[in-house]
Amino acid sequence: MRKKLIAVLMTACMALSFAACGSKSTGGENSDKKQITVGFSQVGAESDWRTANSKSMKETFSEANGYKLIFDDAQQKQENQISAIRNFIQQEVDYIVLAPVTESGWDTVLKEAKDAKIPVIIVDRMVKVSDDSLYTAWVGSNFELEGKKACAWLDAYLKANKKDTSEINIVDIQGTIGASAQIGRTNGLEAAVKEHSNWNLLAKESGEFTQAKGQEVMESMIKQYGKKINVVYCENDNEAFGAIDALTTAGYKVGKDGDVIVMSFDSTNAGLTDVTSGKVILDTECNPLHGPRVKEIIDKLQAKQSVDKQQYVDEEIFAADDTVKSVTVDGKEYKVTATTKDVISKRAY
Ligand code: GZL
Repeated sequence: MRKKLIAVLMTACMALSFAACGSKSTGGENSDKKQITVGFSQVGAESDWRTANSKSMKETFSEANGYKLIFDDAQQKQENQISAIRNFIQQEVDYIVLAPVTESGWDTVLKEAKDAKIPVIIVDRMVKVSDDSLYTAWVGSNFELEGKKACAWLDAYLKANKKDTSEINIVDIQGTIGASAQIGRTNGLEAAVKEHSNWNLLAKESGEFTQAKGQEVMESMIKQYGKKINVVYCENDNEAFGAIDALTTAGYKVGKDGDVIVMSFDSTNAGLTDVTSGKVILDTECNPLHGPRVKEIIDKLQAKQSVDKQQYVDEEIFAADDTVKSVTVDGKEYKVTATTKDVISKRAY
């Protein structure tokens, strides 16, 4: 009898285990991978750079790639970013990605994310927090280096054109005040002005990284300084587009042999198109394609691997011509690319 009972029980167990195997997911290769939910708080849609950055993030964190992306556009307002982060916490996302509009004011909400055990990845601009364990990793640009590279080019360009002892009057159309990109690019310029006794920084004012505000600020600087202005230092391409419109309307000849030269940052497709015409004499790259870089960080975290706390992106310099072939900043040489339509066609944004 006992033997019979054991045989019946063993048969039942075997039947159950076969049934369990049969119930395993029969989906595709990723079907047994849990979809990863990413909450992304984006600054806004203020510039061509930002559009390219958002596109890169949306293309990377697609459903086909195994992600659910919750994308929030903060319209350049920090309070909207803080609400978005709280919303992501409520939704218990797997990761929070923050592109911070400005550097300060994040401690409280990042502490809430830490308490909820949700890793935070900072992208593009930097946050200044009292405790850097409030974020897991940052990936972005070295904005002060961008400013230094641009000013090293200006120094070399003026020397090549025998204007290195002339009085050079500069105006700075700054980015959003308090954003790392603005802080770094302004610092780069101010350091260079200090090193050149013949360079005068006539004025600096925020163009908020937008074309409309860039034009408005340029118009007021033209009213104040007129043809005294030799160099317009725009802290992004969209401000440069606005400044060029204002200068052209006011009768200035913009470019190498004109009344004024315009420098810019970002190197977007539209910005480089203006470089090929000489309207923008120099465009220092700020690469927006952070989607794959953030994905690499998340993939490592998923695999329980360590990640770099800070990761800087390598960036180029694009000039209207090859007067200056390279610049050296802090002992490192950076090649300058003379920009043509062919150069633009080979770039991803
Ligand atoms: C820089 C980025 C800046 C760009 C602007 O990394 O934060 O914001 O330079 C953008 O075009 O608006």
